[in-house]
Amino acid sequence: MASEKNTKTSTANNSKGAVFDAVVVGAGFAGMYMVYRLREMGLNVVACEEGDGVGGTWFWNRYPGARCDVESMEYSYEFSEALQQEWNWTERFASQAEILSYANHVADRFDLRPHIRFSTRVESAHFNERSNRWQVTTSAGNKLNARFCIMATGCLSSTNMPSIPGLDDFAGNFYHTGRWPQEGVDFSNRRVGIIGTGSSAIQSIPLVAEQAKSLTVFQRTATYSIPARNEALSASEIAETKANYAQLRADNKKQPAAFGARFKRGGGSALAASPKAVQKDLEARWELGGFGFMAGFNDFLLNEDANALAAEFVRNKIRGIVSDKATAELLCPDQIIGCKRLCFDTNYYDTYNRDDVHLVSVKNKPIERVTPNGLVTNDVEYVFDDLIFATGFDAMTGSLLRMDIRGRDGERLQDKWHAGPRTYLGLNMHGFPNLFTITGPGSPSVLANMVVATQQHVNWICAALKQMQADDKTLIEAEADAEDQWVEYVNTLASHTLYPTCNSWYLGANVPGKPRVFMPHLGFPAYVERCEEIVSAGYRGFAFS
Ligand code: N01
Repeated sequence: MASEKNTKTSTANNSKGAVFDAVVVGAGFAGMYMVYRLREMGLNVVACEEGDGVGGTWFWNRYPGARCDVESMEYSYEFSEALQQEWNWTERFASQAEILSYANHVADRFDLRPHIRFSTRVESAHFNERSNRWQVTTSAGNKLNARFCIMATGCLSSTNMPSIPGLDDFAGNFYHTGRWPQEGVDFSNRRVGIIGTGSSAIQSIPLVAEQAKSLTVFQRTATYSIPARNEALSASEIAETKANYAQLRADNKKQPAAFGARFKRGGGSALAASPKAVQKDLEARWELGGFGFMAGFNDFLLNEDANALAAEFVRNKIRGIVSDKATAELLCPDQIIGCKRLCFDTNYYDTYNRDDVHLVSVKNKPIERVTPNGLVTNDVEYVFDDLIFATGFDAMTGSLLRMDIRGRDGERLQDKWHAGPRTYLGLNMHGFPNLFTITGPGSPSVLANMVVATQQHVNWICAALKQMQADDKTLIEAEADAEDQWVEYVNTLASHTLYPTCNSWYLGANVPGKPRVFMPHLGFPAYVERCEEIVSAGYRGFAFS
């Protein structure tokens, strides 16, 4: 496998379009690092990005209060020591604006922009069996032709807009948190309605409430939220982390979700501990804030009785914060805690103590329709100037399935995945040679620190490509048996936990008609070990030709 052309921007053209070694779809954290590494390998690479800037998730999700729940100094690239030493995060949890500046800094520092075509959406990717190459078409009407096609499309980038009748007739403005206007939105003096109470809503509700004339929250499922306890990072904390960065990164990779080595982890069962000890532990973790909340005992996500202890603890906190008893009870979730993604907030529950904030449950009666003036549910019309859809994403598979991807024999990805996604390692699929999915379904992806997970995948792909170069191979493709076994293994891992018990987006349960399959692989270290073991066994389960 020799590079077709080793220049940065110019490419050869043939009747099948501009010729590249690799097309990368997306210029978020995964796409940018993929471009960087492929260029380093001497390959001619182009990335197509729908947005007019880099950053992916952090480009689109500009809603008020958007910030990352993973600590900033851990949610960052480690591939360049100079980069991690020179960049200064200002807060424990970085804001969307700061993460986006970081992404822009990376793009400039490593001169990635000449390889990226912005405002360019990939519409289709078809494998041509005669040439053994991928033919890609874009929204700009361009054709690209490449040996490798790498999907760096993100797991939470395809928005989920519920189809509520009447939306087109709404006289006000409506927004989805995942496609927030770049110029921002001023809600001063506006009556605002927000649909959804997931992470995006929980972050935005307190800030929108502060600005708007009134805010009404439409809640289908109450959510558990833990205080984030965001704060400014001190110079000494930054210096200490930077002095030991390599160790922190290595320790994080041994953690189940590839971050949080600094959380104090407990060991045993919550049921074996005294009720007083469990309360004390949860209380201390509530005060600390963040993802460490459920790290005190190892059976919170394995045993319903253990889980109930943490769930009741949070419900009691809600009852203690929200003064109106009926509102507090409506805000108390009744499902397994942690089964849906835990949320982290700044003043979320307190916001319901404001006179201008109202909570409406749509649990038993869905939102019936949008009217020119607002929306109707429970036979009541609520009047708004603006509506916010914090209704989440068609996670993990949405962005891939919205493209027309076809492998061998013209097999459509939509058909291959009609009963749920099937991959080998979340990286590649049988029938789709030389097509890679960074943090695809079947890998830890959304259950891990995404920056760590994307780097691990990019590094794995580059090592495989180097092996192909060394062996003079053209194609890499998952074998059917290996893929079948992997899908079964990922499902089995989840079935030993409480994760499949609630209607989460991990299962695709938030999108009507989506097959109910638990998509991510549980546990980052075990996954990495499997990847490495497969490589050591001569890329077991992959066919090279
Ligand atoms: O989306 P969600 P999100 N009628 O799917 C409701 C990451 N993230 O954008 O639970 C009424 O969690 C839906 O109700 P239900 C993070 O991984 C990270 O908030 O399906 N309601 C739910 O309440 C997160 O998990 C960060 O019953 C409807 C809400 O909309 C993921 O992105 C910040 C409805 C959707 O919640 C997604 O979070 C933000 C309908 N028709 C996001 N349809 C940080 O790191 C949907 N809902 C901080």
